[in-house]
Parts: sequence; C-alpha cells; structure tokens
Amino acid sequence: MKDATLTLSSPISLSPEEILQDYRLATQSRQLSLVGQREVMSGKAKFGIFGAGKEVVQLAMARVFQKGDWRSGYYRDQTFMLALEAVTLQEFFAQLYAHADVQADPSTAGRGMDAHFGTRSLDANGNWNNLMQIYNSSSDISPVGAQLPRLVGLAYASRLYREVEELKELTQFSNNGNEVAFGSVGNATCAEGVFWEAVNAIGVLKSPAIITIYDDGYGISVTNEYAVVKQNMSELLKGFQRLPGTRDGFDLYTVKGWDYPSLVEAFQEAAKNARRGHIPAILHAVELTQPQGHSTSGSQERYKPADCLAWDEEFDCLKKFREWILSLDMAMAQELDQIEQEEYARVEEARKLAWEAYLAPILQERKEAADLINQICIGSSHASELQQIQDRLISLPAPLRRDLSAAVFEALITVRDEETPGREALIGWNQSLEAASRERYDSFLYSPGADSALRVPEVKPVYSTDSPLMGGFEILNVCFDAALARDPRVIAFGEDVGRMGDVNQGFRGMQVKYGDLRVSDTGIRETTILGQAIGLALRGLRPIAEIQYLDYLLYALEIMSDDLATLLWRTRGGQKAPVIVRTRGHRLEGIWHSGSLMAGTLNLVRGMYVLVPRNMTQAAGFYNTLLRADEPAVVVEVLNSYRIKERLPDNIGEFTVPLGTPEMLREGEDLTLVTYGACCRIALEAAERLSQVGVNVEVIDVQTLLPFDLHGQILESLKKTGRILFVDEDVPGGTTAYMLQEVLEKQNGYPWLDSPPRTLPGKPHRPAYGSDGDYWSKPNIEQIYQTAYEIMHEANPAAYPSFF
Ligand SMILES: Cc1ncc(C[n+]2csc(CCOP(=O)(O)OP(=O)(O)O)c2C)c(N)n1
Repeated sequence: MKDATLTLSSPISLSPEEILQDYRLATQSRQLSLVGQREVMSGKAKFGIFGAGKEVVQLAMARVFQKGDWRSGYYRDQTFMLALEAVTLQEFFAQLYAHADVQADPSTAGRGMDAHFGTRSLDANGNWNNLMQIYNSSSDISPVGAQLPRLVGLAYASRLYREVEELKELTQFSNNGNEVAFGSVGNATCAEGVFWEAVNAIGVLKSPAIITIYDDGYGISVTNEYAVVKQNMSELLKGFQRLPGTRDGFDLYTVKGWDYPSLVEAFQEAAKNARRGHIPAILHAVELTQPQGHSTSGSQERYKPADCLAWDEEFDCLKKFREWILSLDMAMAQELDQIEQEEYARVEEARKLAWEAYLAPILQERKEAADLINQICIGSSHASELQQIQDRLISLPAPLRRDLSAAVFEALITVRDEETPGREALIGWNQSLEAASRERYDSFLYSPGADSALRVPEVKPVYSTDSPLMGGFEILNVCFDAALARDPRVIAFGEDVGRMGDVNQGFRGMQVKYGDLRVSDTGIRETTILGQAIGLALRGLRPIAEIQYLDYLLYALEIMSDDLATLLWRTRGGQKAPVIVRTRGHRLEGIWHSGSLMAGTLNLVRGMYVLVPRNMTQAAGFYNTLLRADEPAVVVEVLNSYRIKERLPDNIGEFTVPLGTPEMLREGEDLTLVTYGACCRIALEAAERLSQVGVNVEVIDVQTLLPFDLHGQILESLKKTGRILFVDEDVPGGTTAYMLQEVLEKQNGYPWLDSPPRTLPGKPHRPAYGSDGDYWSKPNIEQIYQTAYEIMHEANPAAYPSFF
C-alpha cells in the first residue's frame, strides 16, 4: 500500500491564491450546509443532506478535474460541484426547496432530492452539447452504491475513444480518451456487492477511473466494525493494487481527509496516471468527519459517543485547513475570518434569491386563484363558504401549489349546483394548473424530441424470390453485422458475446471482424454490464448490452430501474443513455432458463421500452428501429426460436418495426386472443384447432409491452369479436392483467364486451423442469383451446357443448 500521507507542512504545487480560493470555497460550502440545515429545520425545505466534513478532499479532487471529465458520485459532493461551478449556491437552494423549474434547478428541475447533482449533456431540443466543454457530472440517485456501475462505462468510454480508430472523429465527446471518470462513495457503502463488482470491472477493463472513498467511520449510525472486515478498506483493497510497471490493478492511496496538501498531491499523481496511462486509482480518504450528522432526519448525538464527537471537532477538515494556512503564514487569522464572513453573506444572499424565485410564481398563482374564487362569490348562495376557502388560502405564509389545487377543488365542489360565468373561469384555471403540473412532473419519461423511437419511420421488410431461409440466430447475425458496419458507436458486450458471439451466436464472427473492443466478452457481472452500458451511452456511444438470460436480468434490474429508466425524466431532458439491453427468455427448460418475468420488468422500467419480438426477424427490425433513435430499451428474444428457419429480408440492415404497433397474426370473428413472444406460436396452433370446431380466433401479437398498442388495434378487434383472452407465460395478475387494463380501461374496451374477459397466464410457481414440467407450468395448446372454448360455451352452450 502506497502511503501518500504527508505532513501538513509538505510543499504543494498550488499558488497561495489558489489555496486561499480553496479555503474560501471550503467555508462557503460549510456555510451552505449550515444554512441549508436551518432551512429544513424552519420548515421551508422537507429534507436536507449535506457535504459538511468532506470539503477539503473534494477541493483537492476538483483541482485535477478537467473539462470533458466525468463525475459519478453521491449526495456528499456539493463542495466539488461548487468548486467547478457545476452548481451554483442559488441552484443548490432551489433544489432544496424543490423548485420545479429547470432554469432554477438545472440538475433535476425539482424532481430530485437536495444534493442530487447532474450537469446538462443535452440542449433544450435534446441534442448533445459539446461535452468536452463541460465539467460533466452524471445525474445522482439515492440508492447508495448505484453510482458505481455507471462509473465503469464512463471510464471505459475513454479507452474506446482512445483505441477505436473510427471513434476518433467524435471530438465533442472525447479528446483521444484523455478523460478521467471520478467516482465517490461513502465508507459504509463499500459493504455493497455492487462496490466490489464495479471495482473489479474497472480493473479488468483497465479504465481511467479514480474512486474516492469518504471514510468517516460511520454509515448513519453503524460503525465500520459492522461493515468492513478489519474495519479498514485500505487493507481489504490491497489485492487490487497494481504492481510497478504493470497495467493490472489500481494505484491505491490512503490519505487523511483533512490533510489538504497530501490530498492535492495524491489526486495530482492519480489523475496524471489515469489520464496518460489509463491507470485507475482508489483514494481512501480517512479520518473524515460528519459534523452535522447523516442528514436532517436525525441527530448524531443519539449514536456517536462523546469522545468521538470531540474528536470530530478537533479533526474537522476546515479547522485543520485553517491551521495549516496559518502555520505557513499564507494568511492572517483576520483575513480568514473575513473570508468566512464574506462567504456567509454570499450564501445568505443566494438563499434569499432562491427562496424568492421559488415562491414568487406560486404567490402570483395564488393571487389568481383567490381572485377567481372571489369572483364566484359574487351572487353565489355559498358566498360565506367560498370566503372561508379564500381566507384559508390567503393566510398560508408559503403556500404550495397543492394548496391552490385543493382550495380550487373545494370551491368548485361548493358551487357545483350554480351556473355562474366565474365558475367556468375557475375550471379553466384549474385545468391550466393541471396541465402545467403534468409538464412539471410527468414530462420526459420518454423523449418528446426527434430522437424518439416512436418517430422512426417504418420500413417494411423486402423479400424476393432469392431471399434465403436461415436459422433465426443467423438473421440476427446479419442484422448486427450491418449495424456494426454502419455505425462505429455501436459497441456490443456481455457474457460470451466476444469470442463465441453469444451463447446463441447472434454475434458470431463479429469480434474477428470488428475487433475486441467493439464486440467483447465480460465477466459474469450483470449489474455492471448494465452500468457499463449506461456510462458508455452517457458519453455518446451506442451500447448493446447483453444479459445472457432474462432470468438473470434481476441482477441488473436495480440499475435499470433506478438509474437507466429514470435518467431522462429525473434530469428533465438533461441527460440520456440510449442503451439497448438485449436478453432472451420465455420458454426453454428449467426454473432459471425459461422465466418470463415480464410484469416485474415492465413495471420497474417505465422510462424504457420493453419489446418482446416473437421471432428473430421482428427482433432485427426492432434493433434497427432502436439504433435509429436515442432511447433505452430492453429486447427479449424468444429462446427457442434461434434455430427455427426464417426468411432473411433483403433489406435486413434497413427495415424497421414500429414500436407500439401490434400485428394481427390470424383473422377471426369470434374471439380476440392477445399474446406475445413464444406464446404466439402456441396460440396460432390452438386457433387452428379451434377453427375445426367452428371457433374463429383472431390472434394478435402485441410485440411491444411498453409502449402498448398506441393506435388501438386491439380495441378494433374487440369491437369485431366482443370477446377477449389474454395469454402469456408470466404469473397470474402479471402482464396479462396489465394488457387487460390497457385494453379495457385505457382503450375503453369494456362496453364492447359480450363475454367476461379472461386471462390465461402461467402458474404462480416457477416453471418446473422437463417437458412435462413446462407443459403444466406454462399455457399449452390444450389450455388455450379449453379457455377459448369455455368463453364460447358460456356465450352459446348449445353450439359449443362442454366436452371436459
Ligand atoms: C441501497 C441503499 N440502502 C440504504 C440506503 C439508506 N441510506 C442512505 S445513506 C446511508 C448510509 C451511507 O453511509 P456511507 O456510505 O458511509 O456514506 P455517508 O452518508 O456516511 O457519506 C444509508 C444506509 C440507501 N440510500 N440506499
């Protein structure tokens, strides 16, 4: 272990002005924490989490951070962000107040919690900014440790930009891969599996990341004794240490978090090696403190012993920084006092401006609402009740918009039996508030812009007499070949994807053709495969990340759900990560190779598209669509279709399958059967047999679960048949229930029903092994036949007598 601990009097390469500037920033950030905490305690903000005690280490880190570099950190990083002017004091307060305006809080537009930072990679139209002109910060999320998977990709992108010749021209994303990705993480979070998986992946990928561990010995109230073997991360990390002269492993630094010159020196060396040689580093900042406790949710006096609190005071990094400056006669005590006073005033001024900017539009809206309520008082028989509603609203010192909404709602209920002109105006005003609130909180779940996958024009597959028949995997193979040839930003990786071309050979031969950086193997690490993809996509690349089986998507689902799916929304269009997650599922054999956990998935990844092609031609069309757009999606290929022969479209690289457009596989007038994926073939077979007893089933493949049937094609079918059956392999109440709700509630299919709607999902247990296990665990031809027949029997027992 390299011990970079130096004495406080060690020389430093920064000028006195730079050092005093850092002292100024440190005090500013501390004042921000204190004033912010006060705002929460006084009720003006709901919750506060701050970076007090971590100021000095972050200033040292900021000193080596360059434009084009990336941060992937967590909620303690305010000093770092302030130092780079990647967030302003006023923006910090705006976020604390949940000011839902992207101008006020460019990180999250009021959607994220306080201290959740992120810079804007996209302009107002959704186009990429020049990321080389920005101090980039990926958008923070609250699950601790979840910042590390994406750090893998943010760092690895530098390798790709340096080593893949065709990417060199993308100069708005990289300058020859010189960018470093900086991660930050708390000591207690190092007990998360994701920490170790990410560290290992970064090491294996030899990527320029610098991870800083802020170690204050606690995770809320839990000490390192309960979190870390030997209570010492530096000890544990020793196995990752790079040997001199090699490129394997990390450079490790253990530095006291209050020792400014040592921190500066350590970061300078780490950054130099990472930038030039793509050598990753871990800096373990020890002896840190947390003077305000974990957050505004509780006081640390409850769990920190008195001697620990006393130590915290003594070793506060600001105190030590000040002592060091004074010991070098770099400034007089009075000068430092003055800096502190000036920064307090600056913070106060920013707080005031942020609060006024937050409140002013709401007060204006309150005035409008109150005036309108006043108007309907005139001539109303409910004038006194209305007056009370208005008085209550006016008396609120700092109203929220929900107070306005509730008051207007109450007023409208009160005058529901009166027709006055004022009432219409109030209804109109309320509708505007609802529309504005939708824009404030619901927009940007999916891209509203030109890069939306829903805007990709449909190009039908073209077949000629020469179109060859080939195995499904070969169709995909030709499709991926075309994609890799067309666009150097397409990067494919996953377990067995490189040398073998994936377990079903969709990428067979591609590594040889395009090189082992464009098509590569990974370790078995689903979470960081996803993170790798997110980081690459944040830096302008087009990853196709493979999760070998749908059953193992669960390992990646947290990152898909918390990070990828929320990204565009939580930044209100400020960042995007057009990741394609490729996986395969539904029917095969065995409990963990034939899952179809579609409802679990689709309900956790709103913000992504979920595509379930029934064969490989449809899958290829979806890949072509997605690669012409810039949105994240998961594509679930059908496991048992790779060897089934399909005809290769002549335009395999160009044809597209539109999202949200079901396909009618078979026409019929008695019953609409809605399904997807592997069930399509079984449903068609059942429909064929049913036709022999006079039941004509219309079979519809929904093709995409998110989005679902955008143009109401299923409703049109239901209007024709009056009966509907939803079939899939998911659990009862899973995706069949979702589809039923979509058709009956959203498409308003209910009035068209002549028979009770039915669902036929798999069993609630996992699919048992063996063909019989499968037969009785998933819907089979006989069950589909029977369920459809039961519907017909209930409608017309004479024509369809019971036979079972
Ligand atoms: C995955 C996850 N588990 C639990 C929490 C609740 N939580 C928030 S912060 C925290 C402690 C983190 O401690 P540490 O990593 O040392 O960072 P610190 O806050 O001390 O800087 C916990 C348990 C969370 N946000 N995410």
